[in-house]
Amino acid sequence: MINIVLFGKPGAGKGTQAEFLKEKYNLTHLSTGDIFRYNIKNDTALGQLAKTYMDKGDLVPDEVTIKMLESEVDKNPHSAGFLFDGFPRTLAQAAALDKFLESKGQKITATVALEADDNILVARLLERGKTSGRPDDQDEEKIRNRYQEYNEKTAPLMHYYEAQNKFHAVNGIGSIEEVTQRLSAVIDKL
Ligand code: B4P
Repeated sequence: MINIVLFGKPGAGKGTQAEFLKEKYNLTHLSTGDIFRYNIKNDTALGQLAKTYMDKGDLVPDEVTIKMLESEVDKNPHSAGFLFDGFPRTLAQAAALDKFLESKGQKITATVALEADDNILVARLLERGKTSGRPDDQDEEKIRNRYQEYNEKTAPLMHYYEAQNKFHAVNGIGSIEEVTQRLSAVIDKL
């Protein structure tokens, strides 16, 4: 069983690459961003809460996000492995995930990061914002806030996984196929 964390700045291509990797490696894809957006669309209590943070480009509080992720894992007891996309995003989430997997006799196999320059990513998100309808993609100030959240709260996770010898980085700039090949080269060696 392999459990992979797909890591990267907002717009680095986590969701895009997850679509290919989940098929190739038969993994259950869990995107916390997608789950929040599904709840917003269906106007659930969780969605209403998440929306107040996401629309500003802030992270949703750990307590809510961790509980939601654990419940999604529990919905897939026969999974051959998980692809965590956009989770963990804070040290508290990473520690909770390790503890949760350990309680099931499992662990994170590797964290694979997509690296890219902020300015290229901001342009990608603004481009997506023209058609996605996502409020967090349409305003450069909100997008910059997402990068600030990333730098303050998410970037320290690199050291967390490096200390466990589980951190691998690939260049996230290039065609979608090229990036998939780079990620696959890392995963094939695990
Ligand atoms: P997410 O939904 O996780 O996503 P993202 O950061 O917007 O982007 P991703 O990296 O998946 O990029 P994508 O493939 O779509 O987060 C949104 C929000 O949800 C967060 O800001 C936060 O508020 C909340 N949230 C989620 N998880 C949370 C957590 N764990 N804790 C707290 N809050 C949480 O690609 C982006 C664009 O680039 C697309 O338009 C794509 O077509 C394009 N693209 C991709 N690859 C490309 C390539 N190689 N070349 C050119 N363009 C490319």
